[in-house]
Formats: sequence, structure tokens, C-alpha cells
Amino acid sequence: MTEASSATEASRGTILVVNGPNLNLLGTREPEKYGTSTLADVEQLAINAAEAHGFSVDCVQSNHEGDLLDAIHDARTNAVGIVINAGAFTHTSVALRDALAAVSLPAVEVHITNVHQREEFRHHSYLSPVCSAVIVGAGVQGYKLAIDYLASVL
Ligand code: CA2
Repeated sequence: MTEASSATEASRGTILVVNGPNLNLLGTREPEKYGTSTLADVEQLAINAAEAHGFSVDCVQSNHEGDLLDAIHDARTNAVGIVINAGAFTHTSVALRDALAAVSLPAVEVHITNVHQREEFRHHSYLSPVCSAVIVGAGVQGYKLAIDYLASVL
């Protein structure tokens, strides 16, 4: 690979991948629901998918809403798109919705499980109306699908 082509491949920018509360437990509990992949596996999946399209990835996981808000705010200057699994904050957080709306970047909401097959309180998302796309029930492959989608629109 020449230096010129390498520079071109690196030039598409950074995709922020945000994981919310309890997703640090992936692969350690409830495998029948969330599968056996760890958070590190999911982040590597996202990195590989993004690299295949010439993007880099910043991964953030936090159990604290404020940390997630800060990461989304930072994306204004550091990222070109967002993949977000906000976990349970999906169903509660007007603040995360406002942050996503404020940054005006294409964002994809991902849920590992099909939230519509689960409890009623998981059927509503505060985030979906401000996201370009929503992927539910595809397991951790949903993160790859989200990045493929972002790569197609960016
Ligand atoms: O399906 C999803 O990805 C969810 O965002 C997962 C959240 C849940 O609150 C949403 O309704 C749907 C829960 C994440 C908990 O992750 C765990 C992973 C392994 C073991 C225990 C929890």
C-alpha cells in the first residue's frame, strides 16, 4: 500500500460507538439473552467493520448517564457518525435524546435483543426519533450492520 492510498483510507473519519449501562457485563451473564460475546469482542467487531470502510472507531462504555452525554458532545468535533446502544437509558433518557439531536450527526440506535418482543416498557425509545436508523434483535451483529449503514450514508 502506498503512503497516498493509506492516507486516503484513513481520511473518512471516526465513528463513535457508545454502550450504556450494564453492557460491560456482556458475555458474563444471561448468555441466552445477550449472547456470549464480551464488550471487548463487540468493540473489536465494530473496529473491524469500520476499518473495512476506511473509518476509525472510538469506543465508550459507561454506567453513568453524564459520561455518555459528554461522549456524545465530544463527537461534535471528533466524529462523523454515532452508533449507540444506550441500554436501559434508551427507555428513560430525554437528556441523551437532546444530546443526539444537538450534535446533528447521523446516529444509529442498536439493541442486541428485539426489544419489541420484551416487556412493554422496552417498546418505547426516546432515542429512535433522533436516530437515522434503528437495528434491534440482530444480536451483536447489529453493531456491524450499523457501521455498514453509516459507511453507506457518510
Ligand atoms: O437489547 C439491548 O441491547 C438492550 O439495550 C440491553 C439493555 C436493556 O435495558 C435494553 O432494554 C435493551 C440491557 C443491557 C444489559 O446487558 C447485560 C449484558 C449481560 C448480562 C447482563 C446485562
